[in-house]
Amino acid sequence: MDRHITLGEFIIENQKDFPYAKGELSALLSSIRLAGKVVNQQINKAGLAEILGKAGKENVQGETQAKLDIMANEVFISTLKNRGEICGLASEELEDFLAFDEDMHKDAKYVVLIDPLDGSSNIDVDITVGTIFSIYRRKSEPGTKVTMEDFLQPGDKQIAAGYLIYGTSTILVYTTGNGVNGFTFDPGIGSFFLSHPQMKFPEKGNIYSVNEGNYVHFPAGVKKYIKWVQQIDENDGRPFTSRYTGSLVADFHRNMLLGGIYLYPQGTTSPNGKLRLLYECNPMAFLTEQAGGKASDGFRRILELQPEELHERVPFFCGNKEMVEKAEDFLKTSG
Ligand code: P6P
Repeated sequence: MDRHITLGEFIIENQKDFPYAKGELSALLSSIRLAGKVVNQQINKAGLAEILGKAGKENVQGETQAKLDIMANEVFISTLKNRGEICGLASEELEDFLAFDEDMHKDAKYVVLIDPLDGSSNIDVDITVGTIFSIYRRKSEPGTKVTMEDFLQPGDKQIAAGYLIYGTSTILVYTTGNGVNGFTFDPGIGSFFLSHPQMKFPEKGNIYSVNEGNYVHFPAGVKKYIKWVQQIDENDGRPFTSRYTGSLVADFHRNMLLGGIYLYPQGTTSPNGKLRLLYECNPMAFLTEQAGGKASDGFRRILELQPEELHERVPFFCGNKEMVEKAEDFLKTSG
């Protein structure tokens, strides 16, 4: 059997990938690993621990929060705050960012943005959910209070991004700009082991992931693309297969392994679509490009968009380069 190295060993062996970090990034990724283990354990016993169901509150998105949303948010905040690597954190679940300004954080170089539990509407029906994270170097001077500008950075400034997928197995997938690697959690040992080295989108894909219930609201170009993928053409394997779980992390992970496109287009009821640029689109776009794919808002590269506010939404098309470019062509010609 190949030697499966642990996530910790992998981080140390690849420390050279970020020459300026004196181990902080490694420690930061280790914090995320620890928080992921805790959330994974809570999710796996949610039905028994009476932490399913709604918490009776709404988040800043106006979405009803599940008890596990709140648990996951608290676990990641406390775990990350307890280490001195970050000076601030922004969460999809919180209206404003958190400044960590105790002594231990004053020289911290990084900020973290997180969607602690994405797809949480699926929790109570036992469908896969995930955590998505982004790491940026702060723009403001160390020793000063973290500012909004530290969080409103374009996605191409990310120094690391990744997700945890809590599915049939729990896998941590991340990139620091040197490819994408996946680590599967072995609960018997309590460690993540390298299981998906150098993940890449296959050259061709035949899966499309979109909520077709919104079809009537889509722009003409998206409607034409969806009709196109459903036509018969033996040359390119159409009609393609429709797979949509309601969890971005699950749909993205499957499409990266098997080849596909995920679309959350703009619509008449949601002019900028639903997905959040900072917490979902930027990290997934970084992973996509590192895995040889493409991520756009239908017209512009996601990673070049300049965020104006913490919770702004953008239309999102990501996956196989060829499939995304086909959808973009329909948008360019039909709007
Ligand atoms: P809809 C979850 O809330 C999420 O942000 C993504 O994980 C998922 O792909 C999408 O929204 C589902 O949205 O409108 O199809 O239910």
